[in-house]
Amino acid sequence: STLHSFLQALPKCEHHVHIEGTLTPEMLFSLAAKNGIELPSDDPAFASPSSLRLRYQKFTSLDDFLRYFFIGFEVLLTTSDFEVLTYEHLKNAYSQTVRHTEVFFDPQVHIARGVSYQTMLSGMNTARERAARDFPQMSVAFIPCLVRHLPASSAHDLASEILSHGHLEDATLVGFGISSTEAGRHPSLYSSVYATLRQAGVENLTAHYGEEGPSEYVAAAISDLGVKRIDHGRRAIEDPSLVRRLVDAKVMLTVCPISNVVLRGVQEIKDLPIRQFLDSGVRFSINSDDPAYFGGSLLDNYCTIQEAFDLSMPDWKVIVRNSVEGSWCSDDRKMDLM
Ligand code: ES4
Ligand code: ZN
Repeated sequence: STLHSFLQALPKCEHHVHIEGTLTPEMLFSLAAKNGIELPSDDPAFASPSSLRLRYQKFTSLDDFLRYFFIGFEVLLTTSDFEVLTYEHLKNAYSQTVRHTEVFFDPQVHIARGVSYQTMLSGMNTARERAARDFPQMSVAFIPCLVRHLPASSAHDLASEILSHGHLEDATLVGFGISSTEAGRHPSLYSSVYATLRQAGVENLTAHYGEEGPSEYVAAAISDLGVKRIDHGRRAIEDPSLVRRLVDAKVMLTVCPISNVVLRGVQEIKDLPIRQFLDSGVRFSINSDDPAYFGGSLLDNYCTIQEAFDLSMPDWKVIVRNSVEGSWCSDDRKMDLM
């Protein structure tokens, strides 16, 4: 349709895609074979890439997905593995007219299984340099993400390690986030890690909240962690005073529509508060989260929003402007993107 062509051609900014979430079942199997990694033999889903893909269509919750997501990490061992994974993602993003992308990665989890921070970062940076040559219209940044299923002390250790690696001097690392399991992980558990990051001068802070957890977690992430963005943030709509606060503080939500349906946060796309966010002036961007697991590209996420909400051209202008303004790039780059 014409809207599909319009959305395909629309210059897009993505702020919420996990590099490990771009690992397809086919890549997972071929890297496991190359690296001699045994996949779980007690789970019939790991019989073949196609049976794994079928299992991905039956996630029952965030935690059910995360079990598979972290198994996928185990096949990534070398700098080259991270380079190939990242380059494939950037090529794919470019083919969808992505002009700026900020990519999450979970160093804590890779370090815990013996893969160094340098290994993953040098692979990702090589991919970024190749992409800069091959796709010069697209800017690429990375955001390390802490994880909530490991102890808070482990998050602290990682933050210190990253700061000691010169996070602040590396222009490609543009912020800091936290993700993984949400239930029972109140933001206050991480206030000292975030305070350490802020004191070290890291200004661009975000956190996954309001995906499964209550609006109170979103409010606490702003108060206790000092975040400028919320990843997901869907359930913020349940608290009108929080909605006003998001508008006043210009906090951007990085909404992931297909992810929310596949992980059963909502029954269907129409249940997302997109119209309410637009009407009340809450800034948001549209994102793919873990496209290889949820079966939808970034463009699919844009199209499904259009189909569910029948947005107007002025609506799309607002979405595009907010997603450029909410990007963590230079003001000069934002001017180029507008
Ligand atoms: C994630 Cl959908 C989602 N939620 C929380 N953490 C994550 N990590 C990767 N995808
Ligand atoms: Zn996410």
